[in-house]
Amino acid sequence: MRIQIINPNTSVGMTEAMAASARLIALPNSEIIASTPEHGPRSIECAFDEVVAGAAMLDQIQKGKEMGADAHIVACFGDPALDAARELADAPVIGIAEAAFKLASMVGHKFAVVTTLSRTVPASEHLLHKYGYKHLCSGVRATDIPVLALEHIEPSAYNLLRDECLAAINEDGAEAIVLGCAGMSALVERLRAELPVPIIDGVAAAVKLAESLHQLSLKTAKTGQYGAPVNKPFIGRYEHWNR
Ligand code: 2AL
Repeated sequence: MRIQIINPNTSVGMTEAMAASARLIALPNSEIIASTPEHGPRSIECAFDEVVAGAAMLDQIQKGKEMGADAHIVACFGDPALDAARELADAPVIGIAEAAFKLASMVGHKFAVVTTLSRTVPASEHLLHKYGYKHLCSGVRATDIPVLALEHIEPSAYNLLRDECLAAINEDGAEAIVLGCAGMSALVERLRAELPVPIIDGVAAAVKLAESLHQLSLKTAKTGQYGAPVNKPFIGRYEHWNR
């Protein structure tokens, strides 16, 4: 199968790193296509970034569709424009936060989310509520490590991340840890070796869910909420969506 993994921010280094993580975990006959939007923020750390990045990400969903993707992964922890992507796609579209919460809820009673900036905590809490996992989350903890600092992480920042995971386990009773940024996917093995609970990387979780959905012939339902976008004129920079 062909899995399109979209990094909704415009840091190509981050796209390559997440594609490498995806290829490590994918089945031998799963082809990983990595996509980066042509315009938008270098990292996604607030609602403004999410909306701007989300619109550019939809162009990549369209490209993935034209390349024959059997599944699309939205690889940013805010799951930006996930519902819109499902309207556009016929294949399954998986958000990494949604994928990570699903798997975390199966391996422990309560899981923690350990994320980047403090200001992204409400966004994660909103997603936990939206997807119905709030009661299974021991808390969302921030490290205040900027997304772009994860690419070549300093030892002090790594220690901060590990210590925040430990605090979630020891102080909040977390029985599993969800890594709250796609940029943390390369750190999962290192954290696993140092921490006593399951560590869930949303990128790997999404790849495995994509393979499962494909093997089960499950696609996005087009009869209701995720029906194709309504035909109408679009003007200006969005003219290409005219139908
Ligand atoms: C993210 C992420 O996964 N990619 C990005 O640019 N920002 N998440 C986050 N919590 O900051």
